Amino acid sequence: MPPQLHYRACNLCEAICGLEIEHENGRVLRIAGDAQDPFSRGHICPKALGLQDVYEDPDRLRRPQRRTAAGGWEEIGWEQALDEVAAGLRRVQARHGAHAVAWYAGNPSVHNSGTQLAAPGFLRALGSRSLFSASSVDQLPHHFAAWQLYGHPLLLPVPDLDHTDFWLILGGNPLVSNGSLMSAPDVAKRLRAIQERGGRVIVVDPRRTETAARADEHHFIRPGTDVFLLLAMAQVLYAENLVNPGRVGAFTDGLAELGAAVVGFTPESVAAVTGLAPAAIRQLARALAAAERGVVYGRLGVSTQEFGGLCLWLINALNLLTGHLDEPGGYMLATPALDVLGKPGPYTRHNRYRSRVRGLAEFMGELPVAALAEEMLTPGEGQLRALVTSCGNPVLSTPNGRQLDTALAGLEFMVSLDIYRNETTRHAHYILPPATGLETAHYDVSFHALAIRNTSRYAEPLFEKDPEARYDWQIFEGLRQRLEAGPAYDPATAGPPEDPAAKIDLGLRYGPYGRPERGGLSLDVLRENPHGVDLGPLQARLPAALRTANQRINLAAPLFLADLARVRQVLAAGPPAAPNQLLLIGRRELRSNNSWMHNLPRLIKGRNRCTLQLHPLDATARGLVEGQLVRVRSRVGEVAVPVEITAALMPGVASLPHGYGHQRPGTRLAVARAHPGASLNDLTDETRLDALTGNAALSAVPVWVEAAAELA
Ligand SMILES: Nc1nc2c(c(=O)[nH]1)N[C@H]1C(S)=C(S)[C@@H](COP(=O)(O)OP(=O)(O)OC[C@H]3O[C@@H](n4cnc5c(=O)[nH]c(N)nc54)[C@H](O)[C@@H]3O)O[C@H]1N2
Ligand SMILES: Nc1nc2c(c(=O)[nH]1)N[C@H]1C(S)=C(S)[C@@H](COP(=O)(O)OP(=O)(O)OC[C@H]3O[C@@H](n4cnc5c(=O)[nH]c(N)nc54)[C@H](O)[C@@H]3O)O[C@H]1N2
Ligand code: SF4
Ligand SMILES: [Mo]
Repeated sequence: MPPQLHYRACNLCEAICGLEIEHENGRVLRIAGDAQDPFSRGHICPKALGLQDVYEDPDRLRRPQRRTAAGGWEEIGWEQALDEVAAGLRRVQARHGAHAVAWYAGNPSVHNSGTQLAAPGFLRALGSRSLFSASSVDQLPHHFAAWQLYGHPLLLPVPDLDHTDFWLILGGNPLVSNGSLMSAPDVAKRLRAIQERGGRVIVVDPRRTETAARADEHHFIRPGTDVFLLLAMAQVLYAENLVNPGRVGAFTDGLAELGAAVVGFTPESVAAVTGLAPAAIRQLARALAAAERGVVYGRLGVSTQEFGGLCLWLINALNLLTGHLDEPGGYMLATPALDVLGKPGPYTRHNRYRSRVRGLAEFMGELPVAALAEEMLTPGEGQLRALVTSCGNPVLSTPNGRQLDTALAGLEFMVSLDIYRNETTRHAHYILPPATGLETAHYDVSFHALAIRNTSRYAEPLFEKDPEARYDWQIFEGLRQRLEAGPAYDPATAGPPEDPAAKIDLGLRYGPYGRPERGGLSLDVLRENPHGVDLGPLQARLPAALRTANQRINLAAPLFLADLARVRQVLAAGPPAAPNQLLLIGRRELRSNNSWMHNLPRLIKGRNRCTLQLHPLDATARGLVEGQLVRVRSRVGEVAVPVEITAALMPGVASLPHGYGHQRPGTRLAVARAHPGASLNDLTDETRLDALTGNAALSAVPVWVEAAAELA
């Protein structure tokens, strides 16, 4: 057959770029951006080629793996693997109770419609409430603020980038991350377009990031102190009579209470703690208020800190106070073709139960992952004895990864749905590797709902999967059926598994764009439009979209106001003064994706990027020179990495990327293991979290840095 073209969305990050893939006889010849995709318009990044590399990676697992008594691995058949895994889970639950089996879902879960739509059925059958995910090392504060303000954790507004003239970014680096909680392929072009129409982009970040370098203005901020800046900006708006919510004011309560709550937080009172001059803070508030079409946006840097919940509350509040919520060019909700909110009625999934050891509240049916290891290591009634992981690598991605590493080694039973034997899954008794990427059908269930333009797109598998392989959803369905039937399970009578494609089709037909016969959407309509269907710019959706009981927004929700007490305490204590201490932050890079694309030679090649960045003043004070090996120490551990001296970092701050540390034994990651690097999460501290939301405080970790004599 001559070469053919296939179109699909890249499912590696939230930008959901359209791809054009040329292939012949089961081989990829070329991966390029799909110029006809109405959303991404031909954009891709270097990681897109990783789709082919993962597909072809000799280390990728293709058959169920069972750990042998001697500590090795053997391949077994699918039916046997599913039978044994279901029996193993039932055995632990019979002995220790349903909640003794924990669950951890990692990031690719939301980039994979098969997992996303089938995992819930498996979890219902499992019946455990010991559920954990990467959300609590990432975006939980965003959900918390959305729930408190708009009535549902998934009502997440995004910046209307294509129509804004003022974009203030805190703790996000979209030029490298390609955008997050904001699906916006080709952010660089969209950012330039803001500037070309006379608008401005301002970045607040402890590092002069790649995004900051392209912005019109950049302000350093001391890590972990954004809450003070945001409170002071609100204070300026009230003090200078700049509060003007516009149309949204008609269904907003709590304006006066919020004003009263921020009274004391003058720019002068927060200058020392944030490192920002009072005049700069006033300018930011005034510029936001003056912008005809403007938006404040905050991402990982503000959600992974001790005041993440308050930060996201205040970011939403600032948009509202300045008339930018639900307005063109401001902070708007997408209208996804597939509704992700679930059944109507008040959202009650908060604090229905607490973690056993530290008493941390449940939110969205999950417990904070910072508590996962202690729940396994602390003996007593309710101790976690088994774990199911899917699409995750929490040993490298959650705070105090070493502690979790130890905890996993002691589990009675562990099973991982994953395509790699990595630092986490090496502890499993069974690894169930799904068909992945190019072999799967795909719909972006989450990211169309977070996109800065309304579009919809479905892709069929490019390659037929190996007949011996199973999709994620088939694995989950196989386990669900076995758990539901118990020992009586009989494959002959079990019935067909639920194909996620049917759920997507149903969702599209009953979604906001209507049935196909009335010009709306269905899976067939999307199949006929392989580049995607353009559904237009973001539309105002408030107050109709609100899920709050009274269909109004309460800016002064009691949980937020109460949490301000913590802020006042820290402010009264002043900036931390521990001698020689630095505050550690993370870093992302274009050719890497969390912990899991380091086994691909095309992406990992080149210089060692796992360096500790330090400001020249901090390097000189420690007598360090460029490239020198340093020991970085925190409360929980230490690592040794080369130092990179750069004025792009704020003095007093250190930065290390996360996702490295592949030297642990027992993995099957030949390329990654040969590449140097240490895990940032061997330094991050599981006791530091946002008390309001349970999200880990990965930013602003106190560390000490000194020359290392030799490799630790
Ligand atoms: N210190 C620090 N820690 C961080 C962060 C930080 O900035 N700083 N970032 C945090 C963030 S934002 C996140 S999202 C987390 C990510 O944390 P995790 O989700 O735990 O880690 P990943 O590295 O994304 O691991 C993804 C796993 O999914 C597997 N996988 C890939 N595709 C598939 C598939 O189709 N099916 C299945 N079953 N498995 C698949 C990969 O092999 C890999 O093992 O890390 C967090 N950790
Ligand atoms: N290439 C690439 N792309 C990715 C990923 C990847 O690993 N590689 N991961 C994906 C995932 S899972 C996610 S969640 C997104 C994340 O997307 P982003 O949030 O855009 O990405 P980060 O680079 O983590 O940006 C966080 C920024 O916060 C800054 N920061 C740290 N602490 C503070 C603080 O206290 N205050 C302020 N104001 N800033 C602070 C950091 O310096 C950094 O610039 O990226 C996604 N895209
Ligand atoms: S930006 Fe994200 S979605 Fe686009 S090609 Fe790169 S990894 Fe894929
Ligand atoms: Mo993430």
